[in-house]
Amino acid sequence: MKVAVVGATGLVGSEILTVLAERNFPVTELIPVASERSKGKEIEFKGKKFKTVTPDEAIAMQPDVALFSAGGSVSTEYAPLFASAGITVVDNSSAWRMDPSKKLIVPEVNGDVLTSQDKIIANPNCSTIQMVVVLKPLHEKYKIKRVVVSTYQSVTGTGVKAVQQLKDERAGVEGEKAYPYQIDLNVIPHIDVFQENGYTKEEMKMIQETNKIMQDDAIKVTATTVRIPVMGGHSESVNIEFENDFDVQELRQALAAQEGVIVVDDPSNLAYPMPKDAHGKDEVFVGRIRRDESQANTVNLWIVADNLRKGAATNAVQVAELLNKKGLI
Ligand code: A2P
Ligand code: 11C
Repeated sequence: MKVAVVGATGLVGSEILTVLAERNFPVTELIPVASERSKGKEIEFKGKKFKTVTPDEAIAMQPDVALFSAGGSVSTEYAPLFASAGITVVDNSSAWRMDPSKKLIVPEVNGDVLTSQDKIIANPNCSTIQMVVVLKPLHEKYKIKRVVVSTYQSVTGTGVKAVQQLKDERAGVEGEKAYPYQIDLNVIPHIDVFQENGYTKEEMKMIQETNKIMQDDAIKVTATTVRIPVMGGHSESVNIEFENDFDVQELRQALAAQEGVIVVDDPSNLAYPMPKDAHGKDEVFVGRIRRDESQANTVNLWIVADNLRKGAATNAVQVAELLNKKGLI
């Protein structure tokens, strides 16, 4: 299969290349795509070198599928051009996620809704993906009424500039700033831009995307999203209220049986998920599973995943794998 990776020189794009190779996606020809600025730059994939091309050149090369991670404006402009040339697009930006005519897919959660009509498929926001993989089996079993989530998000979610800001601050050198404040030795309760309702765009993404992926607008979600000086993954403290009561051990088993989830929950041995351990892994880790004793039918848990993996690259590659399996590309 001819595969284009749009944004191949970026943080998520290079993770997509790693994941494609690791999972042995049947790539016969790789087309790395970047901006005009890096045209001709060599990208290594499975021991071979490929030269980056521009999006227009990539369309002319007729890939079977294009995985986009070059930002919203590139996706807005180019995804329709790729699609009208018959190339299926899996788009990691937020450009198409809430478009009613586009599917927003996490394969283990709602992969079954994909059809041959879907030419631009949206990949959700990283903090949403890791949460819905955990919510899915619990909604099926106990019916979720309300979710209250607070996030602890890695600087890798912002991109290379933010990783550099953290490193510079640690080294005590002056450099470019990705955040309005120091991030080292600090916590910033602000991710993406503020909206009129006082929430940030990241918080509204978590709310709206969850309802769309779970195909249930009755699930109430509220979120506070926070940046912390960490690399390796996003963490989330999640409080979930169900319609029905549950048994904690049974709930833990339902999570352990969910594809893509690993339960790490043994407080007596100090076992719980941490971003340091999730780094480079494709799974979503869940622990600190305990009844909320302040309210009926409610559980507290802690979810961690590598935001560049399951939160972005891995999910996009899994969507491509599903399209391939269904014979849609
Ligand atoms: P380039 O390296 O040429 O700038 P990140 O989000 O980590 O900053 O990465 C963004 C990715 O999107 C990079 O690979 C970048 O390529 C790519 N990109 C940015 N603008 C364009 C564009 N106009 N056309 C194609 N790729 C683009
Ligand atoms: C962050 N969640 O950690 C963001 C990054 O909508 O795909 C991903 C933004 C998105 O900053």
